[in-house]
Amino acid sequence: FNSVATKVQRNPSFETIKSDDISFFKDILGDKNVIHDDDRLLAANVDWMQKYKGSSKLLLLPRNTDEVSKILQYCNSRHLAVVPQGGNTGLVGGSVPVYDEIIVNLASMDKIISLDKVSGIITCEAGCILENLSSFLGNEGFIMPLDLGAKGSCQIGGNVSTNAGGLHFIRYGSLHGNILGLEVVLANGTILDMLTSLRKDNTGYDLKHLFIGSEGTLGIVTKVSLLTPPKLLSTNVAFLACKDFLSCQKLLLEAKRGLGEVISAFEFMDSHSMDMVLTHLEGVRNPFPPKLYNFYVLIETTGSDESYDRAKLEAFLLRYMEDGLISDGVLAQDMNQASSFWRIREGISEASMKMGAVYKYDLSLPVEKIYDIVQEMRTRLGHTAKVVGYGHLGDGNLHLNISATAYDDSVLAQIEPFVYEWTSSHRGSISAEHGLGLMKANKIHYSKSTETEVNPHKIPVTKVPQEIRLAVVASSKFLKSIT
Ligand code: FAD
Ligand code: 2HG
Ligand code: ZN
Repeated sequence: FNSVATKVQRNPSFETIKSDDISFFKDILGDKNVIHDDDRLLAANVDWMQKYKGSSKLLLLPRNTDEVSKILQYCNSRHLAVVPQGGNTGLVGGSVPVYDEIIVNLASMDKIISLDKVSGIITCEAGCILENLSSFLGNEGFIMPLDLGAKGSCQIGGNVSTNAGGLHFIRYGSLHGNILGLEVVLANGTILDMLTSLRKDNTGYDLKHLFIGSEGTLGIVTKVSLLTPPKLLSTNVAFLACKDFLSCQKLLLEAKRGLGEVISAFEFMDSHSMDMVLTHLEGVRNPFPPKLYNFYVLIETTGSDESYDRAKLEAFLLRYMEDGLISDGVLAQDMNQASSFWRIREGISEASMKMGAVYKYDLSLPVEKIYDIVQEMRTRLGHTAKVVGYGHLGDGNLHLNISATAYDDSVLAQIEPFVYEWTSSHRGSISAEHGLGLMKANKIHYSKSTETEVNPHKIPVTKVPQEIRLAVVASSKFLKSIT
């Protein structure tokens, strides 16, 4: 196992756990919420990709904010390192310990506190699983503005902490716009109540935004208040084939113009992604003849008028099939077919791991440049690895996945720093939506200039407001100690 942690020094100023510490945690949390048996720790120590592995000896499951506060206050005073963990679906090595940090997982904090059925504002604990929130809201006539392939496991607190983007970003935008309030526990145990449910509030700095996307480096998110859109009744999904990337790009522009008020997803994938899914996942079927097309696009529309919305999408598809931008297309006839199209797109991550190892890059780039890096990488690597490109084209977000049989430093050296330098030279972002984590903690400079660089994992003391800064200095989160 080639753990990345072996390349990072353990900060010797952090203490190791003693039996008195265990007793303290058992006193406040109860025996069954203090986990130190090997089997259960195994899963919590390894990330979703099986790439990053820690060696924590302790997993804590607090049941409320007060317990989170007591844990952090204690760890801070004892100088014990902590890593907050949600559903452990993160893709950058941020959710697992680097060494022996205590894992604090909010899985037991999964209560829905309230839903205002007039405004659609939901308030819940941070350990709620995204899919559970979606089902709850669906029954009440609302939807989550966020949707992603990991919805069955990821927690809303993890989503907030990574500022997750996902499949409906093109329609509902970033969590910075949808989150109305947060409750957060700072590393010294202080509880920050920012849990307002107001659309508008210009009384001073809006501190909650510092925590959205801060990956657990500033504190643990314990409660979330979120604006949810009404559930609209008509959803249509079309799966399309295009001959080249330029056609996908032109189609995006036309879709924004022609379907603007109903579009809710515009995703693309190359034929290499399709082949990978077909090879490795059970029950997935290409709706088109094999090996005929180079690119595929998934367009979803969501609106309130069934016949109008469908007619509009049909007319759009017809027009661009005649015009040649679309080479072939299928419009889902029912929910099952729509899910089968989504399964192809959402299954790529899972399929990309099946060769044994995968290097994942999550880039924001100008749309017209997005596929150039995939082709350059493929030429660079030759037969060493399988390179696939797909992602949220509507948001200018490419997922570049490079699958190989094992993690290997010589393959890595061919990929990095090339991929970061290339992205930087096009003024892109080296992390569009997955965050920095351990993987990119030291790469932030490729996307931020020195004057604006506030690295959550290495916070310079002068650049954050005083209360936050004090907490950061006192923080016990281990990741930040990486230099
Ligand atoms: P974790 O993975 O457990 O943690 C992620 C980070 O947040 C860590 O740094 C952790 O320390 C911190 N953290 C977790 N909970 C808290 C908390 N309560 N307070 C403070 N810090 C916390 N991401 C996207 O943006 N878009 C996608 O479309 C997308 N699709 C995915 C599909 C698959 C199949 C998979 C496996 C992952 C995908 N991801 C995607 C990445 C990942 O799911 C998201 O980043 C997700 O938001 C992480 O949530 P989590 O609860 O699993 O957090
Ligand atoms: C997606 O859009 C996710 O499918 C995961 O963000 C991307 O696995 C990846 O690289
Ligand atoms: Zn994504």
